[in-house]
Amino acid sequence: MFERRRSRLREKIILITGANGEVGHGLIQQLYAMQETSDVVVIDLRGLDESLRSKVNRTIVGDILDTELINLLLNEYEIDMIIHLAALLSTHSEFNPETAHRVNVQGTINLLKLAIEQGKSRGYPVKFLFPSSIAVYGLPDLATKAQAGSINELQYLYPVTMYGCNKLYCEHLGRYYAQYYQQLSASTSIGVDFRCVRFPGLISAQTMPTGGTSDYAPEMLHAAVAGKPYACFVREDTRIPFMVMPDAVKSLLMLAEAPQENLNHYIYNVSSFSISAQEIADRIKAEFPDASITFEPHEARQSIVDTWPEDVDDRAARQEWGWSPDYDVDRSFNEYLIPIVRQMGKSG
Ligand code: AKB
Repeated sequence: MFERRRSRLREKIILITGANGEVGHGLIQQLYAMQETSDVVVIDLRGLDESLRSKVNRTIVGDILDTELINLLLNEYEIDMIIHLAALLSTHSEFNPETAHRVNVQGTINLLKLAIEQGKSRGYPVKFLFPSSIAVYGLPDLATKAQAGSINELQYLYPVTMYGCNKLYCEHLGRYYAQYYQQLSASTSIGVDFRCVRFPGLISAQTMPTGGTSDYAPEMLHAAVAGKPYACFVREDTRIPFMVMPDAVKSLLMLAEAPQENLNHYIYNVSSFSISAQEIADRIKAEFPDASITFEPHEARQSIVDTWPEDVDDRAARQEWGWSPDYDVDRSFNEYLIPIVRQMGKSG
């Protein structure tokens, strides 16, 4: 007469959005290497590269703006942590600012709301890892940039790109959802355990970024390996901070692991090395003497990079969760970028 109730235990997962991007690739490989792959569910509009599919539990081809999909995730899984990587980068965003705003901001709100609802059903907050960017900064001119040197999290927050504005606003949204969400309602909200790193330009030996303005560094390198001439779209003296992908992934995972009681901030700069476009070209030419690298600055993209700082001060990350990069500039080129791109050049 009475039907036996089916067990409705939901699977515990880590959810990664925008997983088929550069950071997603590095992160999935690292999580897999750490034997934590079985509980990774990924979403990306383009699906996931074949080579990575066996390293995750499930690949969802979908859009973070699709609220039905978000509801499905809410009902189907117990989400331990959300690593929200999906975003349109700075150059792409300038071509379609309103689309960028929808993806970068509304997409983030959808995921924050998912985290809130999950937190409610579990009784404690979901970890929400958010990669922000040096694009949140906006130094007014080159003299100020040179004089400012390494800047902290609270300085020069006047972004000049839609992407930078979106990232800065989403940092604030994260803080709001963590601390003030529905602050006037009778019941207190569980909130979200929001944790954010501000990345410098990222360089991967294995993948190429799409649509960023710091892309000249990886483009220069990958062109040299492919034996193609490269016209760099910024001036020789353009200097911003960069980081190689293993360190970017390391920083996200370290921040995810940090005990909450050690964290006094929501947003942390992470830094590795600061380098000019000429210095990148010199390092590449030292390894690939036939590489043809010229400098043909694109006025608008140049003026974006000119507003980004020469370096960032990451003392808070170092003090509160023990951040330090594994790769300084020499190690980045000599032990990561050059050997791997050479190897890929041979096999590709
Ligand atoms: C971009 O160039 O848009 C990104 C960034 C600096 O966040 N790489």
